[in-house]
Amino acid sequence: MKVWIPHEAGRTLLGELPPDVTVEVLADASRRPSEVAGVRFWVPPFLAGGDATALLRELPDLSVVQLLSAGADAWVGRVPEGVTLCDARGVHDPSTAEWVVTAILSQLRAFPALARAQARREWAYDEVAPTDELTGKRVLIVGAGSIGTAVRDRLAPFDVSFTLVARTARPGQGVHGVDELPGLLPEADVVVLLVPLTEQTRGLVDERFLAAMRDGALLVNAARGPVARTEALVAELRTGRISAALDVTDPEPLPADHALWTMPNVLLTPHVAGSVRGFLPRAYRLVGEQVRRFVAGEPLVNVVVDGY
Ligand code: OXD
Repeated sequence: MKVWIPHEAGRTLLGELPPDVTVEVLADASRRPSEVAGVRFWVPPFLAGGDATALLRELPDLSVVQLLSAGADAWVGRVPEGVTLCDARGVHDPSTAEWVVTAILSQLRAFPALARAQARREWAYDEVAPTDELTGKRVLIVGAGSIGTAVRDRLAPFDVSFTLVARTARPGQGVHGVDELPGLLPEADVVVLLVPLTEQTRGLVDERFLAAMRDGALLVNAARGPVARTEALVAELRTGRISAALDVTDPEPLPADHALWTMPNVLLTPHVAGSVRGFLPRAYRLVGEQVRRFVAGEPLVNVVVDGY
């Protein structure tokens, strides 16, 4: 059987595969490495969606699509019947959690303003000091999956308190339900979005959500841009009442003339939370394990859509 992967480096990172598996590299859908027949297992490029999903219909023998992303939103509903869709849950936990911690500390300690002052060669002490601090803050993590838990574990030594929110409450584990957000938001100094993009979470951060946040609170989005309504976010940020750290936006990439670029209370990064050097080794370790499971007829992990 054939396995298509998007990186040449992946070949050596997959580990040993059964002898009847042929690995080929498809980095660009317009340059097929061989005939489409026989491709049973496809790993699309990281964060591909949209046009890349068109290839799904051209692979007659496809059984598994293994994503390299934690989010599967661009693929759910597009995978043909009989094809299993798996995400890369776990692969991005350390990197995304690090980005969240970095973004929170950067905003609270005014690093973006200080970096701007450095570029102007200005000793901006009076402009920023005293800054805010993370110690003692109440952090609300919306999305209690593996990345949410990784964020909590990394923030714990900073002497903060946590509230975790999931789709449904898990009282035994101290996890609140999303329906409790109106009561939880006014209590949080930092609100971290880590939910998958689904029909339930699209537009979750709307005017009411933002209005419920306390004065001076920080909103951190490491989920997906459309989880927040951009117009409502821009309007609330314009008041200066809250600030934001955004790795994702809607639209993405953000057009050069978009209001979010120049807001002094916004830290923007171009969807890089998961893009670190450890990504490929972690990702292909998962892919290799999945291929071995598939060939052995064992159940796959991280199944989002079960094709069986
Ligand atoms: C992901 C991401 O979904 O990095 O993995 O956005």
